[in-house]
This record gives sequence, structure tokens and C-alpha cells, in this order.
Amino acid sequence: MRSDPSAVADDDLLSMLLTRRFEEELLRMAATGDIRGTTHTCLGQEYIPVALERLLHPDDFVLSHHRGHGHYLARFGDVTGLLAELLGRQGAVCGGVGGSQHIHRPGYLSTGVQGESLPIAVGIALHFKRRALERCAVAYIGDGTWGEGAVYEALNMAALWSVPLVVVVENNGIAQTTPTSAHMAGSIAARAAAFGIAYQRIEGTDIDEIRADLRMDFNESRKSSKPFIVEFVTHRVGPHSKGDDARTAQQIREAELADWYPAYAFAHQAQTREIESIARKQLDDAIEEVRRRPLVSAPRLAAEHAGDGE
Ligand SMILES: Cc1ncc(C[n+]2csc(CCOP(=O)(O)OP(=O)(O)O)c2C)c(N)n1
Repeated sequence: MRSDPSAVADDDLLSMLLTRRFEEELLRMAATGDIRGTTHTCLGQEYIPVALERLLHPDDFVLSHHRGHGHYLARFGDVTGLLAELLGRQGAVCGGVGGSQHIHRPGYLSTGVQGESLPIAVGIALHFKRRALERCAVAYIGDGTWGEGAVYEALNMAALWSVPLVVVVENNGIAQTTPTSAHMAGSIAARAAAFGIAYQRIEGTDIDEIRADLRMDFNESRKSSKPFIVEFVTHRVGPHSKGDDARTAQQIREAELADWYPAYAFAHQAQTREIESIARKQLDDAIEEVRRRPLVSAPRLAAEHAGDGE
């Protein structure tokens, strides 16, 4: 039986709840056709980037993946910029061309192509090392992304060149429709050991404990220029993308039971009520404001981003 979750700071809870309510809105908008294309939510996994945000320095570089809204919102809190991106409205963080999966701003890059980010992250980390900047490149990947050869090439070079790379594995037990047990032989720990890369596994959702467990590893990666892999055992509460869920009702129920939110809301009712209403208001205001903005047109977009080589 799980013990009651310990209280988190209001701003951490706000960050987690904003992401959750934001993504629930996205699923609604996808259903009504307000947003086009696909979108992947991190419902149930929000605590990971929120926990890690306090361990990151402003100049560290974050590389995200297809399920990246939580990574972006934990880092920048920029609800309107991301929403405008998804709705193709002015003020979109990436001019409306990136959509849900391909976001770029200084110090942040996401890609929907599995395995694409790690070689780039190694290059960024190598640059940090060469300039003695004491920063790290942090790349999020899922368990399914260990099926990509580029991951192994990147880890090989990261270990060989000893670069400040932190790989954050969000192991939610499934890759689209394929359970981890059906796509991964061996373990992530053994893969890290094969490259001589330090590794930690985190099973809990308590963000203060996560920070305490990982603080030294992040500092060590920056200071001594070393790669490090942290594997989070986590659960995807929502569908893979807009509505596709190949799991059985029982498997979905198990994911819901492991979700950090219901237990937290039950243990900390007054705080949750208060922060929920702040998150709701911020989100409703953002939606109303962004919906009033004009659409981004393609020529304007090109002009806005001309010479934007950052
Ligand atoms: C190179 C590549 N192949 C296939 C896909 C299609 N695809 C998108 S997400 C996904 C599953 C990813 O699983 P995982 O890495 O475990 O992350 P999760 O979706 O569970 O967060 C797949 C196969 C892709 N985006 N890129």
C-alpha cells in the first residue's frame, strides 16, 4: 500500500496541474478539430520534468520528444506560446510550423523522430565541454526509443568523449502499442553499464525525493563532464496520441492507480483545490486570449524567422 504523498510547493503543483489541464484541453480540441495533426499527452508523467526543472541551470539545454508539452511547460511556463503554436496563432513559439512535436527556442529543441535527439545532444554537450561552460545537455527519451540505433552510437561517443549529457528515460512500460517486455531485451541499467555510464532508477513520484536523489548526478555531469542516465519507471495515463489506446481496461486501470494525481489530491485537498483554480484560470485566460489572435500566415512566418539561427 502506498503511503500518503508528501506536500509539494505550490509552484511545483501549479506547474504539474497546468500541464495536466492544458493537455486535457488539447485532447478536447483535437476531438473537435480545433487542432489538426496529432498530439501526445504526458498525463501521469508531469512530475518528471517538474522535479527536474529545479535541478537544471538556466543555460542547460533540454532536448525533448513527441510527448514533450510537459517538458516545455516545466521549463518555460509558456502556456500561450505553446497554445499559439498548436493553434497556428500569432505569438506561436515556433511560428506555427513546429506544432506539437517540433519546438525550438534557445536552449530547447524537441523532435517527433525517435532517436534523433541523442546525437544532437552529444554534440551540444561536447560544445559545453570544449568551452568549459559547466552546463549539461538533457535529453528525454522513452523506453521504445532504445530500439533506435542512433541511441547507441550517441551513447558510445558520449562515454568515449566524456561529455556532460544526462539522458532521462521515461519508461512508461509501452511504446505506442507495444509493451516494453515485447520490444526490449535486457535492461536499461545493463545498457548503461555496457558503456560505463552512471545510472540511476527512480520508481517514486515524490518530486522532493527525486531531486534529492539526482542533484549530485546533475552537478557531477556538469562539473566533471560525464554522461549519466536516469530511468524513471512511470505510467502513461492517457492514450498514445489523440485517442488510440491498445491497452486492456485492466492495464489502463493499473496506470490510473499509479497516477500521482488522485493520491496527491486526496492527501492535500485544500492545496489542490486552491492550485486547481489558479491553474484553471490561467489556462482559461490563455485560451481566450490566444483564440482572439490572428492566424499566422506562411509568408509572415518566413519573415519572422528569417535569420533566426539560434
Ligand atoms: C523513427 C521513428 N519511428 C517511429 C515513430 C512513430 N512513433 C511515435 S511515438 C512512438 C512510440 C514511442 O515510444 P516511447 O519511446 O516508449 O515513448 P512513449 O510514446 O511511450 O512516451 C512511435 C513508434 C517515430 N516517431 N519515429
